[in-house]
Amino acid sequence: MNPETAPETTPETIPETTLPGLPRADRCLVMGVVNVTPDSFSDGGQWFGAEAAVKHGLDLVAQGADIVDVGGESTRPGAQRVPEEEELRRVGPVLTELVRAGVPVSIDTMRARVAEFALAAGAQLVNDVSGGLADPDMPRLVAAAGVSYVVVHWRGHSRDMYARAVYTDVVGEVRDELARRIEAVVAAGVDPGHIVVDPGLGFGKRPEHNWPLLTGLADIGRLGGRTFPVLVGPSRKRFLGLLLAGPGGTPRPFAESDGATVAITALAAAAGAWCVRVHQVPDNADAVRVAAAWRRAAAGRP
Ligand code: PMM
Repeated sequence: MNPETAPETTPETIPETTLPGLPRADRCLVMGVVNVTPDSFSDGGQWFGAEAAVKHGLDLVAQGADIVDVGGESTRPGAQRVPEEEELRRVGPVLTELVRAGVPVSIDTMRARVAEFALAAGAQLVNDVSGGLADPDMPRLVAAAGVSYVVVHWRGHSRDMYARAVYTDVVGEVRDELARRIEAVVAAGVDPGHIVVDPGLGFGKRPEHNWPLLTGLADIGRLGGRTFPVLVGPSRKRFLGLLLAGPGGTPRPFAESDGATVAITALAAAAGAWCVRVHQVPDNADAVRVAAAWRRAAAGRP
Protein backbone atom coordinates (compact mmCIF):
# COMPACT_ATOMS: atom_id res chain seq x y z
CA MET A 1 0.00 0.00 0.00
CA ASN A 2 1.22 3.48 -0.85
CA PRO A 3 2.07 5.32 2.43
CA GLU A 4 0.54 8.48 0.87
CA THR A 5 -2.85 6.77 0.91
CA ALA A 6 -2.50 4.79 4.15
CA PRO A 7 -5.37 5.19 6.65
CA GLU A 8 -4.77 7.78 9.36
CA THR A 9 -7.94 7.88 11.43
CA THR A 10 -10.58 5.58 12.88
CA PRO A 11 -14.10 5.02 11.50
CA GLU A 12 -15.64 7.15 14.28
CA THR A 13 -13.88 10.24 12.92
CA ILE A 14 -15.57 10.20 9.48
CA PRO A 15 -17.06 13.70 9.24
CA GLU A 16 -20.68 14.47 8.48
CA THR A 17 -20.89 15.56 4.89
CA THR A 18 -22.58 18.29 2.92
CA LEU A 19 -22.28 18.14 -0.87
CA PRO A 20 -23.65 20.83 -3.19
CA GLY A 21 -27.28 20.32 -4.14
CA LEU A 22 -27.69 17.11 -2.13
CA PRO A 23 -29.51 16.32 1.11
CA ARG A 24 -27.40 16.81 4.25
CA ALA A 25 -25.97 13.62 5.63
CA ASP A 26 -26.64 13.27 9.36
CA ARG A 27 -27.19 9.59 8.53
CA CYS A 28 -26.20 7.45 5.57
CA LEU A 29 -28.25 8.48 2.51
CA VAL A 30 -30.27 6.07 0.38
CA MET A 31 -29.89 6.29 -3.40
CA GLY A 32 -32.70 4.47 -5.21
CA VAL A 33 -31.87 3.00 -8.62
CA VAL A 34 -33.86 3.50 -11.81
CA ASN A 35 -32.24 1.54 -14.62
CA VAL A 36 -33.86 2.59 -17.91
CA THR A 37 -32.38 -0.43 -19.66
CA PRO A 38 -33.69 -3.67 -21.13
CA ASP A 39 -30.79 -5.71 -19.71
CA SER A 40 -29.44 -4.41 -16.37
CA PHE A 41 -27.78 -6.64 -13.87
CA SER A 42 -30.66 -6.85 -11.47
CA ASP A 43 -33.82 -5.16 -12.67
CA GLY A 44 -33.27 -5.20 -16.45
CA GLY A 45 -36.38 -4.42 -18.47
CA GLN A 46 -38.64 -3.58 -15.55
CA TRP A 47 -38.43 0.20 -15.92
CA PHE A 48 -37.48 0.42 -19.60
CA GLY A 49 -40.37 2.67 -20.69
CA ALA A 50 -40.04 6.34 -19.67
CA GLU A 51 -43.44 6.46 -18.00
CA ALA A 52 -42.78 3.33 -15.89
CA ALA A 53 -39.31 4.64 -15.01
CA VAL A 54 -40.62 8.03 -13.83
CA LYS A 55 -43.32 6.36 -11.75
CA HIS A 56 -40.76 4.01 -10.24
CA GLY A 57 -38.48 6.96 -9.35
CA LEU A 58 -41.35 8.76 -7.63
CA ASP A 59 -42.30 5.55 -5.78
CA LEU A 60 -38.70 5.17 -4.55
CA VAL A 61 -38.79 8.71 -3.14
CA ALA A 62 -42.14 8.01 -1.45
CA GLN A 63 -40.52 4.90 0.09
CA GLY A 64 -37.63 6.93 1.52
CA ALA A 65 -34.97 7.37 -1.19
CA ASP A 66 -32.96 10.58 -0.72
CA ILE A 67 -31.57 10.56 -4.27
CA VAL A 68 -32.69 8.76 -7.44
CA ASP A 69 -29.93 7.42 -9.70
CA VAL A 70 -31.01 7.24 -13.36
CA GLY A 71 -28.99 5.13 -15.79
CA GLY A 72 -29.44 4.18 -19.44
CA GLU A 73 -26.53 1.80 -19.98
CA SER A 74 -26.21 -1.65 -18.41
CA THR A 75 -22.85 -2.41 -16.80
CA ARG A 76 -23.55 -6.07 -16.00
CA PRO A 77 -20.55 -8.35 -16.64
CA GLY A 78 -20.19 -9.00 -20.38
CA ALA A 79 -22.44 -6.10 -21.43
CA GLN A 80 -21.68 -4.34 -24.71
CA ARG A 81 -21.87 -0.54 -24.85
CA VAL A 82 -25.05 1.17 -26.06
CA PRO A 83 -24.73 4.03 -28.56
CA GLU A 84 -24.70 7.50 -26.97
CA GLU A 85 -27.88 8.55 -28.79
CA GLU A 86 -29.72 5.55 -27.41
CA GLU A 87 -28.50 6.25 -23.88
CA LEU A 88 -29.72 9.85 -24.20
CA ARG A 89 -33.05 8.71 -25.60
CA ARG A 90 -33.56 6.39 -22.63
CA VAL A 91 -32.64 8.75 -19.79
CA GLY A 92 -33.72 12.14 -21.20
CA PRO A 93 -37.45 12.18 -20.44
CA VAL A 94 -36.99 10.36 -17.13
CA LEU A 95 -34.46 12.90 -15.84
CA THR A 96 -36.57 15.82 -16.99
CA GLU A 97 -39.72 14.55 -15.30
CA LEU A 98 -38.06 13.58 -12.02
CA VAL A 99 -36.30 16.95 -11.75
CA ARG A 100 -39.61 18.68 -12.52
CA ALA A 101 -41.15 16.74 -9.62
CA GLY A 102 -38.43 18.09 -7.29
CA VAL A 103 -36.50 14.83 -6.91
CA PRO A 104 -32.71 15.06 -6.25
CA VAL A 105 -31.42 13.18 -9.29
CA SER A 106 -28.10 11.54 -10.03
CA ILE A 107 -27.06 10.54 -13.56
CA ASP A 108 -25.34 7.17 -13.85
CA THR A 109 -23.23 7.54 -16.97
CA MET A 110 -19.68 7.25 -18.25
CA ARG A 111 -20.31 9.78 -21.04
CA ALA A 112 -19.73 13.52 -20.71
CA ARG A 113 -22.42 14.31 -23.27
CA VAL A 114 -25.05 12.38 -21.34
CA ALA A 115 -23.92 14.00 -18.09
CA GLU A 116 -24.06 17.42 -19.77
CA PHE A 117 -27.66 16.81 -20.84
CA ALA A 118 -28.56 15.59 -17.34
CA LEU A 119 -26.98 18.60 -15.63
CA ALA A 120 -28.77 20.97 -18.00
CA ALA A 121 -32.01 19.18 -17.04
CA GLY A 122 -31.20 19.79 -13.33
CA ALA A 123 -29.42 16.63 -12.11
CA GLN A 124 -27.41 17.23 -8.93
CA LEU A 125 -24.80 14.49 -9.05
CA VAL A 126 -22.73 12.70 -11.71
CA ASN A 127 -22.23 9.00 -10.93
CA ASP A 128 -19.44 7.82 -13.23
CA VAL A 129 -18.68 4.12 -12.75
CA SER A 130 -15.44 4.59 -14.71
CA GLY A 131 -14.14 7.30 -12.35
CA GLY A 132 -13.45 9.57 -15.33
CA LEU A 133 -11.50 6.96 -17.30
CA ALA A 134 -14.06 6.11 -19.99
CA ASP A 135 -14.54 9.67 -21.27
CA PRO A 136 -11.67 12.14 -20.80
CA ASP A 137 -14.11 15.07 -21.12
CA MET A 138 -16.05 14.03 -18.01
CA PRO A 139 -13.85 15.56 -15.24
CA ARG A 140 -13.69 18.94 -17.05
CA LEU A 141 -17.46 18.95 -17.51
CA VAL A 142 -18.07 18.14 -13.83
CA ALA A 143 -15.52 20.80 -12.79
CA ALA A 144 -17.19 23.49 -14.92
CA ALA A 145 -20.66 22.58 -13.62
CA GLY A 146 -19.50 22.60 -9.97
CA VAL A 147 -21.62 19.54 -9.12
CA SER A 148 -20.87 16.53 -6.96
CA TYR A 149 -19.02 13.65 -8.62
CA VAL A 150 -18.95 9.95 -7.68
CA VAL A 151 -15.55 8.54 -8.65
CA VAL A 152 -15.90 4.76 -8.83
CA HIS A 153 -12.97 2.32 -8.90
CA TRP A 154 -12.91 0.76 -12.39
CA ARG A 155 -10.38 -1.04 -14.54
CA GLY A 156 -12.20 -1.25 -17.86
CA HIS A 157 -15.47 -1.84 -19.67
CA SER A 158 -17.89 -4.63 -18.71
CA ARG A 159 -17.40 -6.82 -21.78
CA ASP A 160 -14.15 -8.27 -20.39
CA MET A 161 -13.88 -6.85 -16.87
CA TYR A 162 -13.13 -10.15 -15.12
CA ALA A 163 -9.87 -10.44 -17.08
CA ARG A 164 -8.62 -7.43 -15.08
CA ALA A 165 -9.88 -8.72 -11.71
CA VAL A 166 -6.41 -9.70 -10.45
CA TYR A 167 -5.26 -8.33 -7.06
CA THR A 168 -2.72 -9.28 -4.42
CA ASP A 169 -3.99 -6.69 -1.91
CA VAL A 170 -7.42 -5.63 -3.14
CA VAL A 171 -8.04 -2.87 -0.58
CA GLY A 172 -4.57 -1.36 -1.02
CA GLU A 173 -4.72 -1.50 -4.82
CA VAL A 174 -8.23 -0.06 -5.00
CA ARG A 175 -7.20 2.77 -2.65
CA ASP A 176 -4.04 3.53 -4.63
CA GLU A 177 -5.93 3.52 -7.94
CA LEU A 178 -8.72 5.69 -6.52
CA ALA A 179 -6.12 8.12 -5.14
CA ARG A 180 -4.64 8.43 -8.65
CA ARG A 181 -8.07 9.07 -10.15
CA ILE A 182 -8.71 11.76 -7.55
CA GLU A 183 -5.41 13.44 -8.42
CA ALA A 184 -6.40 13.37 -12.10
CA VAL A 185 -9.92 14.76 -11.65
CA VAL A 186 -8.69 17.45 -9.25
CA ALA A 187 -6.01 18.39 -11.82
CA ALA A 188 -8.88 18.75 -14.33
CA GLY A 189 -10.49 21.28 -11.97
CA VAL A 190 -12.92 19.24 -9.84
CA ASP A 191 -13.24 20.65 -6.31
CA PRO A 192 -12.07 17.92 -3.87
CA GLY A 193 -14.98 18.92 -1.63
CA HIS A 194 -17.37 17.73 -4.36
CA ILE A 195 -15.89 14.22 -4.69
CA VAL A 196 -17.48 10.99 -3.43
CA VAL A 197 -15.51 7.74 -3.77
CA ASP A 198 -16.85 4.25 -4.42
CA PRO A 199 -14.90 0.94 -4.36
CA GLY A 200 -16.93 -0.29 -7.36
CA LEU A 201 -18.20 -3.62 -6.02
CA GLY A 202 -18.33 -6.12 -8.89
CA PHE A 203 -16.57 -3.79 -11.33
CA GLY A 204 -13.46 -5.76 -12.25
CA LYS A 205 -13.80 -7.65 -8.97
CA ARG A 206 -14.54 -11.31 -8.37
CA PRO A 207 -16.94 -12.21 -5.55
CA GLU A 208 -14.08 -12.77 -3.08
CA HIS A 209 -12.71 -9.25 -3.73
CA ASN A 210 -15.89 -7.48 -2.64
CA TRP A 211 -15.82 -8.63 1.00
CA PRO A 212 -12.48 -7.09 2.01
CA LEU A 213 -13.53 -3.88 0.26
CA LEU A 214 -16.67 -3.83 2.37
CA THR A 215 -14.85 -4.53 5.62
CA GLY A 216 -12.25 -1.92 4.65
CA LEU A 217 -14.87 0.67 3.74
CA ALA A 218 -13.83 3.15 6.40
CA ASP A 219 -10.32 3.20 4.86
CA ILE A 220 -11.51 3.53 1.26
CA GLY A 221 -12.43 7.20 1.75
CA ARG A 222 -9.13 8.21 3.40
CA LEU A 223 -6.90 9.07 0.50
CA GLY A 224 -3.96 11.42 0.08
CA GLY A 225 -4.45 13.02 3.50
CA ARG A 226 -8.16 13.82 2.92
CA THR A 227 -11.37 12.06 3.92
CA PHE A 228 -13.94 11.65 1.15
CA PRO A 229 -17.55 10.53 1.56
CA VAL A 230 -17.99 6.91 0.47
CA LEU A 231 -20.82 5.48 -1.62
CA VAL A 232 -21.29 1.74 -1.93
CA GLY A 233 -23.44 -0.28 -4.31
CA PRO A 234 -23.82 -3.92 -3.17
CA SER A 235 -27.48 -4.19 -4.16
CA ARG A 236 -28.47 -7.45 -5.88
CA LYS A 237 -24.93 -8.12 -7.04
CA ARG A 238 -23.73 -11.58 -8.02
CA PHE A 239 -21.53 -12.01 -4.94
CA LEU A 240 -24.67 -11.94 -2.79
CA GLY A 241 -26.47 -14.46 -5.00
CA LEU A 242 -23.41 -16.73 -4.68
CA LEU A 243 -23.20 -16.29 -0.89
CA LEU A 244 -26.85 -17.34 -0.62
CA ALA A 245 -26.61 -20.20 -3.14
CA GLY A 246 -28.77 -23.26 -2.56
CA PRO A 247 -27.36 -26.70 -1.65
CA GLY A 248 -26.70 -27.51 -5.34
CA GLY A 249 -24.65 -24.32 -5.66
CA THR A 250 -27.31 -22.53 -7.73
CA PRO A 251 -26.95 -18.79 -7.06
CA ARG A 252 -29.95 -17.08 -5.45
CA PRO A 253 -31.81 -14.96 -8.05
CA PHE A 254 -30.90 -11.24 -7.90
CA ALA A 255 -34.23 -9.98 -6.61
CA GLU A 256 -34.14 -12.54 -3.77
CA SER A 257 -30.93 -11.15 -2.28
CA ASP A 258 -32.54 -7.94 -1.00
CA GLY A 259 -32.30 -9.14 2.62
CA ALA A 260 -28.54 -9.54 2.20
CA THR A 261 -28.34 -6.05 0.68
CA VAL A 262 -30.14 -4.65 3.73
CA ALA A 263 -27.61 -6.40 6.01
CA ILE A 264 -24.73 -4.81 4.08
CA THR A 265 -26.47 -1.44 4.18
CA ALA A 266 -26.66 -1.61 7.98
CA LEU A 267 -23.01 -2.66 8.31
CA ALA A 268 -21.75 -0.11 5.76
CA ALA A 269 -23.76 2.72 7.29
CA ALA A 270 -22.54 1.78 10.78
CA ALA A 271 -18.97 1.90 9.40
CA GLY A 272 -19.62 5.49 8.21
CA ALA A 273 -20.68 5.12 4.54
CA TRP A 274 -22.15 8.37 3.15
CA CYS A 275 -24.67 6.68 0.85
CA VAL A 276 -25.88 3.25 -0.29
CA ARG A 277 -27.14 2.64 -3.84
CA VAL A 278 -30.05 0.17 -3.73
CA HIS A 279 -32.86 -1.21 -5.89
CA GLN A 280 -35.35 -1.89 -3.09
CA VAL A 281 -35.71 1.15 -0.84
CA PRO A 282 -38.01 0.63 2.19
CA ASP A 283 -35.94 -1.86 4.21
CA ASN A 284 -32.69 -0.08 3.37
CA ALA A 285 -34.21 3.22 4.53
CA ASP A 286 -34.95 1.50 7.88
CA ALA A 287 -31.44 0.02 8.00
CA VAL A 288 -29.69 3.40 7.66
CA ARG A 289 -31.77 4.73 10.55
CA VAL A 290 -30.81 1.75 12.69
CA ALA A 291 -27.15 2.36 11.82
CA ALA A 292 -27.43 6.07 12.66
CA ALA A 293 -28.83 5.22 16.12
CA TRP A 294 -26.04 2.65 16.50
CA ARG A 295 -23.36 5.22 15.65
CA ARG A 296 -24.86 7.80 17.99
CA ALA A 297 -24.93 5.29 20.85
CA ALA A 298 -21.36 4.15 20.07
CA ALA A 299 -20.24 7.79 20.23
CA GLY A 300 -22.11 8.30 23.53
CA ARG A 301 -24.54 10.79 21.92
CA PRO A 302 -28.33 10.80 22.60
N1 PMM B 1 -23.26 -0.48 -9.67
C1 PMM B 1 -24.00 -0.54 -10.79
C2 PMM B 1 -24.32 0.64 -11.49
N2 PMM B 1 -23.95 1.86 -11.02
N3 PMM B 1 -22.83 3.16 -9.41
C3 PMM B 1 -22.08 3.24 -8.30
N4 PMM B 1 -21.68 4.45 -7.85
N5 PMM B 1 -21.71 2.12 -7.61
C4 PMM B 1 -22.06 0.87 -8.00
O1 PMM B 1 -21.67 -0.11 -7.33
C5 PMM B 1 -22.86 0.75 -9.18
C6 PMM B 1 -23.22 1.94 -9.87
C7 PMM B 1 -24.43 -1.86 -11.32
O2 PMM B 1 -25.63 -2.23 -10.74
P1 PMM B 1 -27.08 -2.42 -11.46
O3 PMM B 1 -26.83 -2.41 -12.96
O4 PMM B 1 -27.53 -3.71 -10.93
O5 PMM B 1 -27.94 -1.30 -11.02
